[in-house]
Amino acid sequence: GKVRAPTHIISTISDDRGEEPCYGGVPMSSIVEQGLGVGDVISLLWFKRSLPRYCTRFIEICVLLCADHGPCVSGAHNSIVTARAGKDLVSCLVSGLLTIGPRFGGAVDDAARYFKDAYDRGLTPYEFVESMKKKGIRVPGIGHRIKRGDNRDKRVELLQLYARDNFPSVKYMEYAVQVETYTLSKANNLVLNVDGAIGTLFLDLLAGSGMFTKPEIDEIVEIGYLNGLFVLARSIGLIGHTFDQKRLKQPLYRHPWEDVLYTK
Ligand code: Q5B
Repeated sequence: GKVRAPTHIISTISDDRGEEPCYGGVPMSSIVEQGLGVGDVISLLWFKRSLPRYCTRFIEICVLLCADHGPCVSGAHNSIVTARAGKDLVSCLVSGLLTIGPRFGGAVDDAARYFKDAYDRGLTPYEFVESMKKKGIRVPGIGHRIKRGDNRDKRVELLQLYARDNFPSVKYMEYAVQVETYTLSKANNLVLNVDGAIGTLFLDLLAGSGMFTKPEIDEIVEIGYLNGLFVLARSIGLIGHTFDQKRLKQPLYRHPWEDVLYTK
């Protein structure tokens, strides 16, 4: 019989061989005709399934709300400095993206991991936070440089409002709110931040939508899909900051001496 030569690549998310490309088996014409959006495309290419509208809308809200947070955050700052050094768009974008990590924007996956583990094990907020402290690990998704108990992050409020109105269950989010109540009793900067809100709400989406089996949820959390939402969203802002600097013809950036403590 025919023997298939072994392939060097396996791909399961898209196919460009036919008359038109397909995302997760859905032809592009169907995506356009049905009026689907970026949330649907993310569902097909990342999660390999069509998710209900309330889920794809949630994904889109995450992208809208994380697209930018001003010029002073780590990522935008790097992109701005790189643009002012005369570099090309891709260099400016990646120099900003490379700052995304456990402190800045890249705490979504770890927030999902640690909050899921704590909730599923039935830890009280006190037990969870104090056990993290004993291990010397900051609670991912908690804390912000400028947001405070009396100056909450509007993005977190908007995400929570949407989920309360649309999700069948928000048990992980409610747990995160209880954790925040405890951390705020320790220090005023220890708010639930946007990474923590997205991480815990995505757990609710995965667990409550009925679209994922338990092993699939565990795999998504273990692999770490969710920082991808911040990376994707913030790319929009980083590209914007790059164009802004180039449009403004800003000169090479040099940090002022007065702002450096030269010491031995
Ligand atoms: N402490 C975010 O710290 C930040 C604690 C904590 C226990 C915590 C910090 C942190 C976890 C990572 C995380 C996402 C580095 C943040 C984002 C996107 C953004 C950004 C933007 C955007 C801020 C003061 C005292 C110390 C610490 C204690 C702090 N966090 N304890 N668990 N999680 N969070 N990142 O202000 O006793 O004095 O030693 O690592 O979730 O990135 O807008 O800027 O859209 O762009 O530098 O929103 O919270 O505070 O380091 O001076 O700490 O609080 O141990 O205690 P800060 P520090 P002590 S959202």
